[in-house]
Amino acid sequence: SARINLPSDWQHHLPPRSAWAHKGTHGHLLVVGGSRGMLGAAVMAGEAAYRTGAGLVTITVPSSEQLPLSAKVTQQMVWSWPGESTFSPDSWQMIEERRTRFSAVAIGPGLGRFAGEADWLGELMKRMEVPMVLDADALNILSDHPSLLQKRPSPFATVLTPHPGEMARLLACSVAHVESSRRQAAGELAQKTGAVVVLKGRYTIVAFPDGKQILNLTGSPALAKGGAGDLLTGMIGSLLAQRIPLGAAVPMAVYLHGKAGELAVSSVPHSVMFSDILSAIGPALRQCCQ
Ligand code: NPW
Ligand code: AMP
Ligand code: MG
Repeated sequence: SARINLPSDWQHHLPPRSAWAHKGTHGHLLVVGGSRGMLGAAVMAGEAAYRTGAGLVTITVPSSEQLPLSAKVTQQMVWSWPGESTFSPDSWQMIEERRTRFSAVAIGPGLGRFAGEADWLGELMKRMEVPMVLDADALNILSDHPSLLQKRPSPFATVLTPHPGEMARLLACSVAHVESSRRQAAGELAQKTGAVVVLKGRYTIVAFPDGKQILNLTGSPALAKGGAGDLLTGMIGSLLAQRIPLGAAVPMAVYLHGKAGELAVSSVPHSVMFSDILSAIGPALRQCCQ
């Protein structure tokens, strides 16, 4: 049976902010996403990553989106990747120059689909020798090219965060089937891919390749709104960038995301915006980890 996600299982892993800390001691997350029309998804992931403690966050977007993104973000750095509207697939060499700067990568929020996407994603998965979380369109690319997962260098963690629609694509089944056998679906994907699988929903399941499963009970219908998943991707990426062990980082991020969704509801769930959830990440951390 699945264990219930409890703060006591991971709360001691949050590294204290030492008085001598500097931005370099708390990890550097790279967010890859934000094609034309979906810049906001990458921004939300990056902001959630800072709120969850990352020392540095860089977003990379297609070069055509660099200016609009730069006007939008303040604390996040912007790295322009060749491409008009979407990422140029023959330019993955870009990563060679900078890949050692990052301690984790989050790929997918607002990524979009484009010609040559599979080779491009495969090169990133192979070359980024740090933990990686894949979400949204990165998962849709994997659905069409499952063998890409074999490109990951084995010691480095891979986390997949599908909602039921993405999970149905990954397993080539219906959403109804996923929803009627959530634990089985999450376990199957984790076992098949060797990745940690986060099957999102009212009770999110975290499934590990060794069969271990954790059932999360925090959350709120306030999270049933565009952007909620992008925030979670940034939070998982942030804890991984801070070098928190995989087995603690993933359930911790899922729990805190749900708790922030609960705390963000000041009047009715209907009116909660991503910024309210962002502001509640700090209080959720204080409640759970101190
Ligand atoms: P239905 O409609 O119920 O049959 P997609 P997406 C299903 C970016 N965003 N339970 C559902 O199926 C993302 O990052 C950008 C059951 C629905 O049709 C992605 O890159 C934003 N079914 C991109 O948009 C803010 C569920 O899946 C389908 C389910 C596309 O992502 C928004 C939708 O999934 C967004 O995050 C559930 N709990 N959840 C921005 N501001 O830039 C989903 N489904 O087609 O994968 O599209 O998730 O909207
Ligand atoms: P996405 O569909 O990628 O935007 O992800 C939505 C996020 O919000 C996931 O983390 C879901 O678990 C969470 N979420 C959405 N609706 C609910 C709900 N009714 N109760 C709890 N969590 C929810
Ligand atoms: Mg999503």
